[in-house]
Amino acid sequence: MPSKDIVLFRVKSRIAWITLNRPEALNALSKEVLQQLSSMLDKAKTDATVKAVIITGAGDKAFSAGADIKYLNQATPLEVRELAQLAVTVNNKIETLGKVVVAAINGYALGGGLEMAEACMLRVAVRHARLGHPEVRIGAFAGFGGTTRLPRLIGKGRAAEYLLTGNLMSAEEAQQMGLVNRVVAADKLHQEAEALVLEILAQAPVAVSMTWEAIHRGLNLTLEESALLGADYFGLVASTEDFRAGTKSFVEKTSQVFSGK
Ligand code: DAK
Repeated sequence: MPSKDIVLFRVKSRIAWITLNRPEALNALSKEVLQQLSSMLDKAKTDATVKAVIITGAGDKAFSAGADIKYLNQATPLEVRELAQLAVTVNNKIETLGKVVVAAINGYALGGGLEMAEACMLRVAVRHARLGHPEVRIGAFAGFGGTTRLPRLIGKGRAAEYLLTGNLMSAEEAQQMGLVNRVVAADKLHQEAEALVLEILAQAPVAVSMTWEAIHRGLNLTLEESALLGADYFGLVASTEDFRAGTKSFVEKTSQVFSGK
């Protein structure tokens, strides 16, 4: 397959769909996949017509089965480090894109694949999806951010169990733990992921982006600092036209379409 097809990018209804496209290898994350993904995230960030991103995998079997084990098996430690650094950079880009990013999990989300989904704002999964961090079973490590993000999403105790045993969870179990936001039928995945994104895009854009930033940055601060950051962002949001118009429409009992200003 030509390398240009390893990750697909298409924009529809203000949403950039990024599709990992190595279904024959369960969308495993090679250096090339991560490099292409990185430049597509840059494209999504700079394109003003793109308001949100949905990341998914080609086929119905896997979102991504993680780092490319065939590569890891023959790579030098420095090459493994380089791959991990690239993956960490990609995941940080996802988390700080400044736009809504949702993972549409269409099957296995394992190891580095789950780490990518964990970096997204929200996750929608098909009922047959299986999620987990089996890295320890092959002598590897959840070094693309999994030891950092999973405990923040589901708590230290539960995260430790999954990271230390390598056990997988079903989509329903992931939802019960708050790792997955919605579990849907396989043929409804794109529709449901898009509906969730559009629900968020209907809100005031600056308020949405500041809310995400306050959640993301706030989790790395003390409770008091985090609450004060929230207060600062509230003050900033109050400077927008949408805040004036939104609060006015509440008072006047009218409806409001936000301008993003
Ligand atoms: N990499 C490469 N190829 C993969 C793959 C992967 N992760 N997962 C599957 N494939 C390939 C298989 O080799 C097979 O290819 P062929 O043999 O046909 O050439 C094809 O995809 C179909 O897979 P299976 O035949 O295995 O399909 P099954 O339905 O039987 O099994 C499975 C599905 C998802 C249970 C199984 O494929 C599986 O267990 N896959 C591996 C899952 C896994 O262990 N993921 C974690 C990868 S490690 C770091 C260093 C390392 C890492 C991080 C940081 N630092 C230095 C900081 C590592 C992170 C990881 O993600």
